Amino acid sequence: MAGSEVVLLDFWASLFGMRVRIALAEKGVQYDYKEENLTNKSQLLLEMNPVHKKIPVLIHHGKPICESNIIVQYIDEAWQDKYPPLLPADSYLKAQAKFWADFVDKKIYDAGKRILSTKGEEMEKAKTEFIDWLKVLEGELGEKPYLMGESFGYADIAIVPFYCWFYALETIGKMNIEKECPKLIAWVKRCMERESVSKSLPDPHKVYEFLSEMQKKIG
Ligand SMILES: N[C@@H](CCC(=O)N[C@@H](CS)C(=O)NCC(=O)O)C(=O)O
Ligand SMILES: *[C@@H]1O[C@H](CO)[C@@H](O)[C@H](O)[C@H]1NC(C)=O
Ligand SMILES: *[C@@H]1O[C@H](CO)[C@@H](O)[C@H](O)[C@H]1NC(C)=O
Repeated sequence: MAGSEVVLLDFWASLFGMRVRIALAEKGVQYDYKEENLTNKSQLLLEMNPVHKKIPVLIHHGKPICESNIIVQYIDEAWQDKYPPLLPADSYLKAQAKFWADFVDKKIYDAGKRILSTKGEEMEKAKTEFIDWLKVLEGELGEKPYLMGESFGYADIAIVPFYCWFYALETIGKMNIEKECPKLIAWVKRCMERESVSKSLPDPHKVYEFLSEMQKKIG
């Protein structure tokens, strides 16, 4: 590890890891990618994130930064001289961007997880909630190209990784997200035109296989 200035401990299917991959790609930062086996975590991961023992962890000059949204903000500040800025300069817009990033973790991730881990009535409830929260996001987007306006940034980075789980959620939950939220999907497609995004997100079919395996394990 000595000598690599930037190291990312990650797991390919992680929505949180994808945020960090997108931010590093936006800034054009070179790094060492280290894939973790989450059922047999490396010593390095346990040392670098002793509190949560979770990926992603960014290691910059040997020092760890944990929690994906915190890492993305760190990247924006540490590579401030590199274009583009990820967080808005305006304090109010910056707070809004953080609000929406936090919202997806609290509401959308939670409802999505419940679609995958429940059945019957509980699953139906999770599906309704999931779509309702996506519609809230779609309302926030409005007619803007990106969540905070004209430029792609922190809030988009926090949310767009969910897209690679949509196929799995649609297949397992028997739902059609594009039909419910066409403007949100148009935004996803706009984001996917950026190489930073398209190269950081895995194949949705591979994610589906992974998630349905996981679903079987949970029972
Ligand atoms: N809030 C964290 C969530 C990270 C997280 O949940 N990571 C998962 C993989 S997607 C993990 O490392 N799980 C391993 C474990 O819980 O043992 C973030 O935003 O970085
Ligand atoms: C876990 O991974 C380490 C390498 O990081 C390996 O040496 C060890 O055999 C693995 N343990 C199991 C139970 O597979
Ligand atoms: C991860 O580690 C577990 C336990 O050591 C092992 O059974 C599994 O095959 C490993 N997975 C991968 C993808 O290497």
